[in-house]
Formats: sequence, structure tokens, C-alpha cells
Amino acid sequence: MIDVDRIRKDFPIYSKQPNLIYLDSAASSLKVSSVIDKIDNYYQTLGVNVHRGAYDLAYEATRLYEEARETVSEFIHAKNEEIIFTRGTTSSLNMIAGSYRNILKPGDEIITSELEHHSSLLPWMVTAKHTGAKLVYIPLNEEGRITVDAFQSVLSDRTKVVALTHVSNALGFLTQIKEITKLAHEKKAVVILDAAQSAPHMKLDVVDLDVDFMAFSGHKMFGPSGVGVLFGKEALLNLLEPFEYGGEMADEVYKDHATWKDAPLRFEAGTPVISGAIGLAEAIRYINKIGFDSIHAHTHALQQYTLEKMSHIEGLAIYNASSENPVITFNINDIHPHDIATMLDQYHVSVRAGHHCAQLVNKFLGVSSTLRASFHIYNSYADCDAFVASVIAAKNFFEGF
Ligand code: C6P
Repeated sequence: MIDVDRIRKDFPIYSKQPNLIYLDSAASSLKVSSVIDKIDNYYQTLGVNVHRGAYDLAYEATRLYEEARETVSEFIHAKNEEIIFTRGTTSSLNMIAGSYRNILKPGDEIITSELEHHSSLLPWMVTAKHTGAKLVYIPLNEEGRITVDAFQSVLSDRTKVVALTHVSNALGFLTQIKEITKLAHEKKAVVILDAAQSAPHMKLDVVDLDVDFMAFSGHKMFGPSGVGVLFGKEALLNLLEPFEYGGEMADEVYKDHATWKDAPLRFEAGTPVISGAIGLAEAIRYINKIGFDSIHAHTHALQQYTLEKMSHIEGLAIYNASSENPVITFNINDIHPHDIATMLDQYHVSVRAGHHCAQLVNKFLGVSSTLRASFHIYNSYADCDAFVASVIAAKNFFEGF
């Protein structure tokens, strides 16, 4: 059971913004004080580079950085060699799609979907253009979900890459990725999973899911912005060309050629995101302490409670009542979502409005934009009540014109 009053003491923003009703955690979660302290401590007591210096401070910074890698690898059941620290999900997915420009050939197929965030779609769209490979979309079902059957209908011997979202940021739907991966592997295709929205809400086990690559960001899971993770199976990573070239990723350098280290350093050219990695590891320790069962029970209950209250408001279109992630996506009659969001802000309610960097979802729904409320462990039933009251007030206000 989550005690929200107790949890809020871990998030310093609430002491500075006591009226805050934050329902935009799918964009970025609030930050936990132990993470902020850990980052502060690194800068206050170390602040030096890793993997380079032969002095105590450098050894300690390296120890903390590599300990962070171990925390991440345990979190998703990977090996340390399979964890690459990046700038975030976007950079992780761009790295992989970029490296496949050396591998894909005309006629090869990349399976994707209209549910993708632009960070999962656009890198592959550009890689397809560069290589002559073809983007193939899984037809979504009526509700907007990817089904295993629909995936199977587009899978073929030409499929080389399957790049899919685990949980849609716009609708919160969960993809049956384990089943999809099994089928993709029968065709010898690699599976790249965008776990930006699932990592903050559910246990991810890369051995169980068997995906080949996976990406997520620190800032959506109580950690810092500017850091993320690219997981890759060790054997595959070491077959890929490095994505960037520079410090600490080369083995031997000659005048006319060079050899590369193995993963993960092969893919971490230059000074890495040291404080970010250390902060992310602390965020993971915090999540482990709370536990995904409690996180899910609490946020699911808030989602159901809010959906029930919203069902009594006339003129509301809710697009994802069955969503597995705690996200409610909706519109109110013909009122523009940005007007509603601005009005909700008057009631200290923060939600996201727009296309959520997933324009194909809106095209699928036949709307130009939507409102999205998303929940996490610091949200209370009082937040839900205030949100619903503000939606009613905004609706009444705009309908009065
Ligand atoms: N979605 C949202 O409001 P970055 O920005 O690199 O940390 O994550 C990109 C990204 C990739 N995939 C999914 C499924 C995502 O949800 C996001 C980020 C935020 O929905 C900001 S656009």
C-alpha cells in the first residue's frame, strides 16, 4: 500500500509547490530527493572523470559509475557488458537505427506501428530511406492496439528489424512483445523495444522478453534528465560498428586504422554522463524499495477511480479506457486541448495536450490533438477529484461562449 503523504516527503517539489497537482508523469516524473542528493554528492566530493585517472578520486568516480551500470543490469536482468549509458531513449534508438544503415539492404523490411513515439519511428524511417529498406506498419485493431495476429500478418522472410513501443505514450496500451519477439526470431529478425513508458511502471526482464535491444530514459522514473540506457545482447553489440568515435572506445589506434573495445565502452565514446548514471542508479534503488506491485496497485486504482468519475461527464471522448498504463487520453467536445490544458493550469493541474510526439496516433484517432493525464506514486485521490472538478469547470467555461 502506498502512503501518498509519506511518499510526497521524498519529492522536494511538493514542499516548494504545495498546490501542485501533477498529472504529467508520462512526460517526465517528479524527482526524488535521494537522487538529487546523490548527484549533488558526486559533484561536491568527486566531480572527476571515469576510466582515465590513476588517482583516488578517479578510482572512486569509476567505482560509482560502474556500480550504477551493475544496478541497471540487475534491474532488467542483463549483463553489465550489455548496458550502455546514453543521453536518453531518443539517443539510444537513434544509435541502433543509425548502425543498421550499415546492415540493411534494398528489399529488407522494418516492421513498426502507428503507435510509435517519433523517437521510435523517425530513426527507422530515415534508415529505410538510406538503405532502400521498407517500413511496414502493423495494422492496429479498432481500439488502436498492436495484436500478435496483426503482427503475424505483416511478418515475412523479408523482415529484418521489428521496432516497437512496449507501452504507447499516447494511449498507454501494452504490446505483447514476448510473443511478438518469439515470432520475429523465427524469421531471424532483431527486435528493438522502446521501453520509455514501461520502465517506470513494470518489471522488465530482458532474458524473459528476449528482445535484442531495449531503450529507456532516467527522467521518467524519478531519475535525472540527460541519461538513458541502451540494452543490447552482448553478441549483437560486438558485431555492430560503434555509433560515435572518440575517447575510451578505441583499443589500438594506428595512423591509418584503429580497433575498437568491446561493449559497453565501444559505445560510450567521450566523457560519459557520469552524474546521470549515478543518479539513475539511485532512482532504481528507490523504485526497488517501493516495488512495482505497489506502484501498479496504486496508479491503477487512481486511473480506475478517475475514469469512473469522468464517465459521468457528458461530451467527453475517452480513447483508452482499457489502458494498462495509468494514462487517460481524452477530448472534450470540440474544445481545443491546449485551451483546456491552460485552463486546468489555473487550478494547478498539470496535464499534457497536443500530439504527444506520436502524430500517427492522432491520425489514427482522426483528431488533431488530445489531452493526456498520467499518474504516478505521488498522486492522491484528492488529485483525481481536483482534476475532474477542473475538467468540468473548463468544459462549462468554454461551452458558455
Ligand atoms: N515521451 C511524452 O510526453 P526521451 O525524450 O528521449 O527521454 O524519450 C522519448 C520517448 C520515446 N518513446 C516513448 C514511448 C516516449 O514516451 C518518449 C518520451 C514523452 O510522452 C515526451 S515526448
